Amino acid sequence: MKNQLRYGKLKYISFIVLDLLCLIAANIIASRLYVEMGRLRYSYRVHRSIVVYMLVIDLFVTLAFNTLNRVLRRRTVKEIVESAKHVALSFVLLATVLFTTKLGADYSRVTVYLAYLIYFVLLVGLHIAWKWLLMKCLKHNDCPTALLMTTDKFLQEGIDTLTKSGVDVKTVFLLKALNRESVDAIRMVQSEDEATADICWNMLDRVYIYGLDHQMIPYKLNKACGEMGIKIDIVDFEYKVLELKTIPNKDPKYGALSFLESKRDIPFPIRRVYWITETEANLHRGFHAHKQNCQLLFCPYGKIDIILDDGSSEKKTVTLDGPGKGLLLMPGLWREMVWQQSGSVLCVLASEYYDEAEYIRNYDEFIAYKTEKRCLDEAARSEV
Ligand code: T46
Repeated sequence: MKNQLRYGKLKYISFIVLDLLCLIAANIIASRLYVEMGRLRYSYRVHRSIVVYMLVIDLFVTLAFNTLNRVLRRRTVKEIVESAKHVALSFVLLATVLFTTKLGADYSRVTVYLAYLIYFVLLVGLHIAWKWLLMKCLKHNDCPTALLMTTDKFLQEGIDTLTKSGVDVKTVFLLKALNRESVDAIRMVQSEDEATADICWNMLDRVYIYGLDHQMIPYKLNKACGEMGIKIDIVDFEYKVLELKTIPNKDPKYGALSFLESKRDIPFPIRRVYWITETEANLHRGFHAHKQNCQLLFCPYGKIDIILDDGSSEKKTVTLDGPGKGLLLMPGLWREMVWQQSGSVLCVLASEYYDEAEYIRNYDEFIAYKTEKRCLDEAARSEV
């Protein structure tokens, strides 16, 4: 509820007010109907104290049970289910109050049953209508609005990439955020709950994940987006040359120290480390691609060319020639390593444990795999 209020204060309050108005209207209609049913002795005046109880209980249910959770982005079936829960809870609480006080003697049960029934119908109908109106009136953007989830390292690049492709990044969800409140006037959220509330109440269209291992999509956010019908898109770069932090010593006889940290400098948790040594110049290795494994390659000593092939565009070569340079490789790239200098050392940090089944070692299979993946991605994009 705190998040709802923080990210969509007025919209959230408007639903609370709407609910209370619906409840008053439902009671007026119910008491009129009761009179028309021939029970002329009954009047709204008698019913008034019950209505006050109903309003207080309704407010309590809304706040205590969070029944307006993500109301703005609930689909119709979910709306019906949640409204039914809200009305049922309110009814049970009212019944408990009436049972335990002498008020129970003065009220007409039929009016209360009728009022809650009418309230339920009004609640569903008006929630749907109010949502539609809010969406129509408050959404002025021509380009899609988005929440970007990334790490510190890829933040600016992620924003630039999305902006260039016509997406308006409204919010950033930074993993391992450094307690920043905003980036270039873009809102910043720091937890899955805040991210979900922001997407809902600020009516964002999409979620983009940039530069993160696919398996790091947070479970709760993923589930909430599914329920709100919001697509999570992974914006992939296939490879990236990184500058690794290196601390040189003033006195060269003490050498230099380089380091990197999992999830901060590279977007995946490290599950495996391996290195290739005792090499001759002009050694060729590799000739495979990975289906899941993300890697960081670096050459702390010597010089090694890494030739990359995505199966459709021109091959690219990245030369690793010192401790301060790393090559981040996402899955789905065919690679060949060529040792330019004997004794060069290749070190690899990997996101997965060793599993021969996730290697593609045949080039034709690789091309077929990439073609199929491209088709699936395009189909998924056109579904939205
Ligand atoms: C990569 C490049 C840069 C294991 O048993 N466990 C391991 O963790 C690894 C990496 C390899 N192996 C076995 C599998 C083969 O029987 O070691 C043997 C040599 O492996 P491979 O021919 O795959 O080596 P490279 O140099 O072609 O490739 C290696 C990595 O396998 C690969 O992931 O990206 O380095």
